[in-house]
Amino acid sequence: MSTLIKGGTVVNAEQSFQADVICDGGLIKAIGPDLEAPAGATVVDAGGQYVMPGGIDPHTHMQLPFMGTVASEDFESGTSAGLAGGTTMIIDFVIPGPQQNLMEAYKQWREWAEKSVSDYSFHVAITWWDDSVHDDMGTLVRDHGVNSFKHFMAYKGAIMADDEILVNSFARSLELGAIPTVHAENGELVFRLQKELFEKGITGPEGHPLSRPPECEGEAANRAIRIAEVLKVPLYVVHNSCRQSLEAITRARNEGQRVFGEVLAGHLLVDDSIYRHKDFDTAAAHVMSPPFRSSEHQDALWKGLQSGNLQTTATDHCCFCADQKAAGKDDFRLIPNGTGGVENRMEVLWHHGVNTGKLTMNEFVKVTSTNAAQIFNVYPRKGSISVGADADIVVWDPEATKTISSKTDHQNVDYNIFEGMQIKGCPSHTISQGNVVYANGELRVERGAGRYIDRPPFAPYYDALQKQARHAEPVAVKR
Ligand code: DUC
Ligand code: ZN
Ligand code: ZN
Repeated sequence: MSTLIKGGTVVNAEQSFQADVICDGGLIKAIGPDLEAPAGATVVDAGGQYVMPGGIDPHTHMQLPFMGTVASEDFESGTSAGLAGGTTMIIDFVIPGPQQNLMEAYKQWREWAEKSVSDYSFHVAITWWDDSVHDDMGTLVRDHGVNSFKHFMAYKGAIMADDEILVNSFARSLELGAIPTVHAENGELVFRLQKELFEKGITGPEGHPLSRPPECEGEAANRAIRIAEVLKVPLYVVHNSCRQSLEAITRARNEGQRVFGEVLAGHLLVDDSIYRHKDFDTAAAHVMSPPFRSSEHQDALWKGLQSGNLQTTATDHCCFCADQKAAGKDDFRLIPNGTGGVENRMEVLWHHGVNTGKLTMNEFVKVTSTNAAQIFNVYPRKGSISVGADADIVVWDPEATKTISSKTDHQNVDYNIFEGMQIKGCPSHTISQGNVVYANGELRVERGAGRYIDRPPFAPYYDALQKQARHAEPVAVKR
């Protein structure tokens, strides 16, 4: 089954040009002017529209068991919502419980994800350490297409990775040609501040951001970066929400360190006043970690994206409905952390980034797709409109307008953090593996059509880093 996308402007990270695109057998087969439709092809009229690489959301948590409940969005509904918003691949997280065998957790997540309607891949979290974790990391990289390991520096008493785990896992990642990633918040400080606030009688959602100040994030980001520097391993810092962590990344990059930073659409566009909303459900719906911040931080994050010190945009899509959030009615510490956005990431970034002149269209493609594909080593299979690439494409109508609402979106959650936002520019069609899976508001997805995408290790580049790391051997001093 082939598809011809006709009359549009192809927008890649590096250039834009007028061309038709033919997809066949799940791949892009031809790009050029005035292409003939193959017999029986589906034709998509892209006149006046942009033909861009499908979005990659490198940070989602579909059906995550977390804080005593399970995220309401599963792999089928979540990837469907992603496709409706032009996102054709997610990278989700396998998160083993403390002491849970890594391979067992990995197999469990692979099973859950089989119903995905778009392509997906997995980072694997390192939540504890012993020889089996060391060995299983090797198995995951060598045999299962995993090239990134996640470390939660927060969530004390649950999945938090202390310095010992970070050091062991970062060093092992380097050996294997994998990239460590961190959720950077100082979990000890957060734990203490939460307790102090609660004991002072601050029990509502307003306590959430107070217990997780930007300094906690900046400290953790800097610590992870310095550990990575000593061990000579690249590092990816997820969901930077504040000036402090951006500064740590910027400083390291200026010093030549290979550090990457991600920002969430929500952190760019939602501010922390929401936590003081008088309605508990509204405030609690926005409880996620790190929390939304003040406009000073939002401005800094936009500049980070514009300057290239932040390379990717994500959502941390992790949905909990009001009845789940109610677990923390009397204690903000028990509100399940997480918000949605996989469907809206691209359109809010286009509206607030491209329409305002903060980002060019090519930069938009970089930060929504290409950079994630490159950093996580699936480029140019993903993140590129080029012959031979996977035919994961979004046809973008820059004139289309809409008002975002949980009443009309496809996300399986009862609120939307961008509720009421009016935007201009959104997908008219999404093409996944060469098939039109979303057309003008209508989803045409097939349960289980999504594939697990292997991500190979970064072998040749890491060889040089490993040699340098070995140079840190002791030098005998003659006395
Ligand atoms: N933050 C969230 O808000 N939810 C899931 C995990 C995380 O780090
Ligand atoms: Zn996180
Ligand atoms: Zn997350």
